[in-house]
Amino acid sequence: MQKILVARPIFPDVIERLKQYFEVDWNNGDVLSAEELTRRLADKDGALTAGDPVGAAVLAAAPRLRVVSNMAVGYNNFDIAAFNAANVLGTNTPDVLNESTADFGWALMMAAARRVAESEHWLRAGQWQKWAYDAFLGSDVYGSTLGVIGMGRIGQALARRARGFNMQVIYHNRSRVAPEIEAELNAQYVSKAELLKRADHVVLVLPYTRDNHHTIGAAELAQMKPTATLTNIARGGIVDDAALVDALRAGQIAAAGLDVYEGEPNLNPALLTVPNIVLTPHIASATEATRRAMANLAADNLIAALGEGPNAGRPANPVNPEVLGKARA
Ligand code: 8YV
Repeated sequence: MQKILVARPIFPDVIERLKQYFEVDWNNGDVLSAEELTRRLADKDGALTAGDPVGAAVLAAAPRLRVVSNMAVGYNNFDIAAFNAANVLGTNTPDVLNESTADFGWALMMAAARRVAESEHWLRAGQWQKWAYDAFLGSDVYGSTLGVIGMGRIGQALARRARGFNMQVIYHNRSRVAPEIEAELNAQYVSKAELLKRADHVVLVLPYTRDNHHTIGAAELAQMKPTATLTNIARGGIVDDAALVDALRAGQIAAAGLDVYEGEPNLNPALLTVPNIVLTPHIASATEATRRAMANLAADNLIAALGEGPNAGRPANPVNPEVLGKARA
């Protein structure tokens, strides 16, 4: 039997499925350190990760490892150049999380726009004495302009929901999406600068790469409307969190919603001191049904990529398909 490591706690029934094909080493405890991950991968043929960094050093110390299946659509935790050099396949879990993640983008955006978290904290702190005409005035969502940066599958799901809110949708992306998608979403492609200037609510849904580190920093925040909100459901590092704190304090934008952070789960402590920001712990895909679908898809990818099960040799979601069929280097 081939050996695999499941690097994180996941649904026990998914572990049972994996045990039908593999000898499973399951870390059902704390996040593994780089040293511990390296040590436990040394004799493994495959691994199931969820955001755990896998780079050249880990691969070099795991000469049998042929597949790493990430339980996430984002795979910036994989050093793909190192994967390709070693002929190690990476897989991810796209699509199954699109709608849950888009729902959550709306939840954060609306909470930021209408000051839901901020006012709730104030109420819980016993500060509500009277109704006031000017208490917690927010920004309208209905009829406003939504700016989506990153018009992939989740961005499109997010934009699709804007129709019910009678919003204008503008977007920026590496490349324009197909005309029929633009027509369906009634979305207009604009430059990043124009989007920042025009949008009432900016939502970030782009994958993290070295090129888009700090896509939103001090200069970009300065271009936004003082009434605008910024929501990040993409990855930490796409927003310069320190610059965001400064912009919120200075009133350069109205509010923000963050589900992802630079250096998470250790966030910039200044974020906790700013009232007009909604902070959630990387849960945009966290519904029971979606997390189950992600875990099962990650397992399916691993089973298929290691030549087992009904789709042996044909994993559905390879991120570097160029290494398929090549011997481990
Ligand atoms: C994951 C995510 O739960 O899919 C992604 O890219 O950000 C989340 O849905 C998280 O990354 C853990 O792997």
